[in-house]
Amino acid sequence: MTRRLTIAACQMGPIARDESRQSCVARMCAMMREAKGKGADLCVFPELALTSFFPRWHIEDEAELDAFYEAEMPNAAVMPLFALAAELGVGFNLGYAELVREADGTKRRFNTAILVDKTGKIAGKYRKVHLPGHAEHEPWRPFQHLEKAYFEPGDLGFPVFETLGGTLGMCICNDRRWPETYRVMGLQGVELVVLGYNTPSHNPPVPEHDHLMWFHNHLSMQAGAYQNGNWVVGVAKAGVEEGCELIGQSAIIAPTGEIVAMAQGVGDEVVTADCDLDRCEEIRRQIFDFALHRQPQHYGLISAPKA
Ligand code: ING
Repeated sequence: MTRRLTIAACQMGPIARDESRQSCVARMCAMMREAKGKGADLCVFPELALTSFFPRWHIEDEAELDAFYEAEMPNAAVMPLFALAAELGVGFNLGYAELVREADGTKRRFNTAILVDKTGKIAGKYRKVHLPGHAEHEPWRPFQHLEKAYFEPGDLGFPVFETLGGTLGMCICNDRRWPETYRVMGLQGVELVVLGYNTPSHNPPVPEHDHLMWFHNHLSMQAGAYQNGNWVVGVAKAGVEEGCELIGQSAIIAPTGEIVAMAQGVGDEVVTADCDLDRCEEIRRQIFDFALHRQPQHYGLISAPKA
């Protein structure tokens, strides 16, 4: 019996700065219903899917910044999505900004994603490790990318979770560009990596690469799939959001690196594919048989501390 998962890449169009969480949740619920109609077992939503991509703004007022975070998960605004997941029997992956209050009152901030199973229970949690952008306001930029100011690097590593009948892992946006992300999960036997992204089509420090944004998006995820023999599903927040163009092309990618399904537009769009988790063996049993072919005695530099 094959372990086939029907996966829905649930791409979202722009989220306005003043758009409510309720509106975002309603949009995701509509896509979850559409996905269920297409036989989906799992819906993958974008990074920071409950608010506009706020790292594009320099926000000085702490209360204003805090308003973009979730202090608990689930919470009242998101409950309809959890309830619908349990009602329809569909799991989902959701990205959001996480605010943690330590016992001593300090605040910690993470760019977080969760895996929720078909009963509506949180089966896994991940905090974005690779934070792109800059930590200080840089007025020269047409828009900011202040993830280094608004989040800490994730402190959960790259865990994998036994859920939905397979071994699943998560990462978030910039993580997908780093080979270590996939290999650490690959070494734990991951069969499916799900991720969301908010990727501007213009990268102010390197405008000469703007035309390559779409290529680099797929290149990174296809390489991560092929070199570790796992499925990768990358889902965009797309379209012109508060004046900033975000790339779409959400994709479902097989362990061979082939794109088996892709979004056509830059709005809310549900794209599905039947993903046989046993296809990972086609790669893991051959060219990327880790036990047979890897030579870790030569790889030490990769995990050595930064100079
Ligand atoms: N966004 C971008 C990404 O990694 C970026 C940041 C843009 C990096 C362009 C490099 C080039 O897709 C997030 N949210 O990480």
